[in-house]
Amino acid sequence: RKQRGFTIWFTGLSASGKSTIATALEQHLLHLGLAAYRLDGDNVRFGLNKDLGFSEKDRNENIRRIAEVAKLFADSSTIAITSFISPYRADRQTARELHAVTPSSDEPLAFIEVFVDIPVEVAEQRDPKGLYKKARAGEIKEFTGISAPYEEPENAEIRIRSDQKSVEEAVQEIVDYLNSKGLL
Ligand code: GGZ
Repeated sequence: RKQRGFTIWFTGLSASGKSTIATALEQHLLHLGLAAYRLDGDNVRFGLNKDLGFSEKDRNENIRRIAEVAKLFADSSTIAITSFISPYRADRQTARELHAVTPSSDEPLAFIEVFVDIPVEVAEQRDPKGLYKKARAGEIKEFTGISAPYEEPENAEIRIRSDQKSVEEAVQEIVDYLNSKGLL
């Protein structure tokens, strides 16, 4: 059977650990011999989406484009792994619905939402890049969790409390889920 692609959509606050888990998951899948490709701020916000900032409108457009690109990867039999805050529920829902219709098949592409859940206080304490501090000082406007909203997922396929689990445990939980759905 030809491998079908799908999308693993991470969502969570800055410093929640989503990129760390996404990177480890990508490595795990590559070691299994599967085609996986990670989309994150480093390869999207500095290229395809370099015209976008962090207003609500720009984030809507950021997520819309990322969802379209993830879908193309998935449609080409790759496992697309996206790692963006994606703070708006409606945008994540649109991304999900996009995967339901593909030109190349009648079957929808699977879309797995992974909520990397962490109390904002913990994220702010971690603050690896000093961004929360800048947000508190008003040097960064509309910072998610401080001065811009994060709408928590209500029905994510997977929820990970990243402050209570190791990266390896988080990856294993996702892999177990994918196996249980016959996706790997
Ligand atoms: C949130 C911001 C902001 C504002 C810059 N709000 O920890 P990081 O640095 O590496 O992750 C954050 C990243 C968020 O970009 P996304 O494309 O994931 O956001 S969204 O899905 O909402 O479009 C942070 C940095 O960019 N950053 N300004 N105001 N995060």
